[in-house]
Amino acid sequence: MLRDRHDRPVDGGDWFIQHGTDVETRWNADVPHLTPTDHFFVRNHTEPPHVDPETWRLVVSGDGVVGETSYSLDDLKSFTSHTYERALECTGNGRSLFGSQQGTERPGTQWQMGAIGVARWTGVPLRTVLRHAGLTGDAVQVMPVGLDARYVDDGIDHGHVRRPLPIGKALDDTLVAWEMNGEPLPLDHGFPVRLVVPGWVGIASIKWLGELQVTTSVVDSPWNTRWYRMHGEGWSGDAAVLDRMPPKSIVDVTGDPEVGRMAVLRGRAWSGEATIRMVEVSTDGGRTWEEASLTGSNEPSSWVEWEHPWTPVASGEQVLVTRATDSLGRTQPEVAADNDDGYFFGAAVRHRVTVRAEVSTPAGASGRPAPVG
Ligand SMILES: Nc1nc2c(c(=O)[nH]1)N[C@H]1C(S)=C(S)[C@@H](COP(=O)(O)O)O[C@H]1N2
Ligand SMILES: [Mo]
Repeated sequence: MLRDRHDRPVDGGDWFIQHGTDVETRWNADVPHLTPTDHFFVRNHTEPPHVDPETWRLVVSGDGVVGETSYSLDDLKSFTSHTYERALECTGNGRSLFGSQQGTERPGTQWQMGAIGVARWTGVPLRTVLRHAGLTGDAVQVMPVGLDARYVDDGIDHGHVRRPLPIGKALDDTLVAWEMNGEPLPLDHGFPVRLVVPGWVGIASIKWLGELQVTTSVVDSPWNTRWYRMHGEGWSGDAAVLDRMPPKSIVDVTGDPEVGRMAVLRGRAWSGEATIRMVEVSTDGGRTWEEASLTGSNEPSSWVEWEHPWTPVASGEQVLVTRATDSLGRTQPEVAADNDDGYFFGAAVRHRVTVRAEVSTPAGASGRPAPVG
């Protein structure tokens, strides 16, 4: 169940596909460029905490800062704030497609493609807070810690949800955010304050932020060793580390395709820490490709809409495939690299549509609407 920050149930209506306590956004023709806050996917490991914003403090500690400092919400808001549009996407987004498209079902939340949303986030850059707190020259990472209940699984207490963030990304574009689309964060999205780590695996963007442990040595957590890391055959070392999300693309709208009549296909494409350079569309299951037109804004770590005209020549089931190439030169492959937990489903998505046979035009009809008398 989705709740607002006063813990009142929010009616997600047809907008959500429910997966236990997680919900994903259902793709349909009406998903606007910015995902409305009450239609934004939710992924909670445990129970959201009820934090009193008056007494809440962000504690910055560890041997990577000169001393411990606490910040109230007003303290954070007294820094110059920044607002930018960025996607937030779960590492496992598209996991169900390992099964449905590649025949290798993987355990975990069976997300379709809706464990992603784009919002305008307002907050203060993490680097501003770290510098204010007296960051030392030899700090190597920041461990953000959530205030939600400790995660206990199979009788093992893994502690609070937390994941190390390398200092480079922490000092780059990471935001300490308190607003989403111009409103305070809802309870499920991290009220009062969360991190937004643009373009990286969703787990990096720790919600209900309580602490930032800054250290001069590397410290791991189960959220970068047991989970949100590639496991399985062929995965080891740096290749197994998950940070920047791969390029992806989907079809949102196919209209009601009919033989001999032009339909406009629409969709969107996105990539972690990159803009989209090109979207290609195949209407014959991946044999031939044409380049789609990108429409609207194309910011890094957000999405861009695309459209492509299509006049079907055959009726019955057809397979549409889309593939994005990003500004880092990465193109969606035909097959996503397999891994035990079904992370990073970045393969070109196959989308089945049924094309209607040509509807014959009544004799004498001009095809134009009759003039209104
Ligand atoms: N404290 C805390 N932070 C968290 C999580 C969590 O369970 N607890 N879930 C993470 C995961 S896996 C994802 S994908 C995103 C989801 O953010 P959203 O629920 O606001 O969409 O938050 C991340 N931050
Ligand atoms: Mo996630």
